[in-house]
Amino acid sequence: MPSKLIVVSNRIPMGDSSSGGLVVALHDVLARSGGLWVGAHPDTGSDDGTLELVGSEPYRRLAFRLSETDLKNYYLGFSNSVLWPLCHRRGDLVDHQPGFEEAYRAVNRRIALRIAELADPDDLVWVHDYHLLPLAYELRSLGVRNRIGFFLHIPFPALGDLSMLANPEDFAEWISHYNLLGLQTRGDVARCLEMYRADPRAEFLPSGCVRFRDRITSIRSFPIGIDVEGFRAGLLEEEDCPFAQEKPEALIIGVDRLDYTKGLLNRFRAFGRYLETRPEGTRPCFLQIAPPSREKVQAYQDITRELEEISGHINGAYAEIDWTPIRYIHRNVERKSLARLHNMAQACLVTSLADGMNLVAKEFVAAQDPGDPGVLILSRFAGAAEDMTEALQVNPYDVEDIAAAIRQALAMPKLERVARHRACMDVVEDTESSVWAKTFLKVLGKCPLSLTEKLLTPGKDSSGTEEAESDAEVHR
Ligand code: ADQ
Repeated sequence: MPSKLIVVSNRIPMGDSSSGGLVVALHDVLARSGGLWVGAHPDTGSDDGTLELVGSEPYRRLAFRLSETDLKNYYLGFSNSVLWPLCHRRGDLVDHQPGFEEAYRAVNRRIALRIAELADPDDLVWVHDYHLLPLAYELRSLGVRNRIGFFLHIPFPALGDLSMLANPEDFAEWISHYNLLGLQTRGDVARCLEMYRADPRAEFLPSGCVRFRDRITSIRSFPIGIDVEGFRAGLLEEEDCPFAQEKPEALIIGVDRLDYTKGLLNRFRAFGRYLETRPEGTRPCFLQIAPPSREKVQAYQDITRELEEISGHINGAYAEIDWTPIRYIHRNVERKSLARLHNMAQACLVTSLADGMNLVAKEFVAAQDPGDPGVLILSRFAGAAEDMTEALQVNPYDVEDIAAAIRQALAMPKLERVARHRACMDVVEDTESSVWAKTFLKVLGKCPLSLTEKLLTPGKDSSGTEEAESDAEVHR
């Protein structure tokens, strides 16, 4: 029987129109292989041990239910109040509460039980993101020997920050049960290797793979991208100008989930600073779209309030009857409208304090007219900055630096804008989401199995180890 792909993520796509690059990228391969996507149902409920079929073909989507307590302790708790701030260098926001880690482990164990029942021996299992780090560990303990890959969408934590976990040594252990660890950037790979270098249980193979106890993990960067054509299609669909009555003379755009990692406070302050020093008589508009996210977590409530205060303060100081300098939209916007808005903007502000990649940066570039493009202002701490070196890179902690970049972007000659955009667009095209998914799966498909077989099959001799080691060298 040909192998199928099993994708596991915390959220399951429900087939609505808001599909991002990940869903689009995996659509074809899931449909072709008769694969399935397993994830949490958006509605909480009691877990009866079964998986519910959600959405419609061409591939199966199977959902498990999280209880209200799971949501609190596993999702909002360990995942988003411990791992998320820790990986984004916000140790000050890490909130250890009794029961968080136990719930995280228990939910992963329950999901592993479902996957173990579904997986045929040759299937590839692809696990996504920090909610599910211990999933392979749990699958291995159930005897699952399949190739299992993991992609971390957020930054790999710095070695020092891992000490904020109650059991920091678990992190390296969890990862070692994956055959392939995919990270966003070369910087993330370097941080991951630094963790293993400091761990006496780990050994570096000549291939560059890491042997941890009896297992070998290949660690590589796979910079994620967007579905370029799908996103650009939004430009053709909508005819009306989103600014029905009043089109701003210079539009600067920001689009983010409302999250403290996105550097929104300094972005607003920087726009305020730019207004103070702008050329006389100009009336630029900064449009920030920031739908709410994780509203039950205190740190998210705090940033929401602070942002409202700053935007109110700046508008209070500068607005005129027919000019609102900051338009702050605290809700979702349809993807096709997003493409149009990006296309109309002269500049886009991405000022993340830390970010795995940042797809908004790539969406802005993709939506531009190559003959007269806008300018991307990009935090040097976003993963996207590693390759998009021709964006105007800024230090998001430095308000003056961001304000100066706004000034430079709005005054930039067309020739320079075209050249910078071309270079950024090359990166967007090279990392297109379908290529990203295919590359990851191709590498995963070649990862050695022999070590896990040796570990799980009683009586198997040690020759499997050497075979795996030499196989591992093939894909570095
Ligand atoms: P996010 O932190 O969610 O993703 P990002 O990469 O910017 O950050 O992706 C957000 C997506 O949501 C984009 O496609 C964007 O267009 C969309 N979006 C944001 N605001 C929206 C709005 N108001 N209305 C509609 N759509 C909106 C995590 C990591 C990132 C990593 C991605 C993918 O934190 O670093 O790039 O995963 O791996």
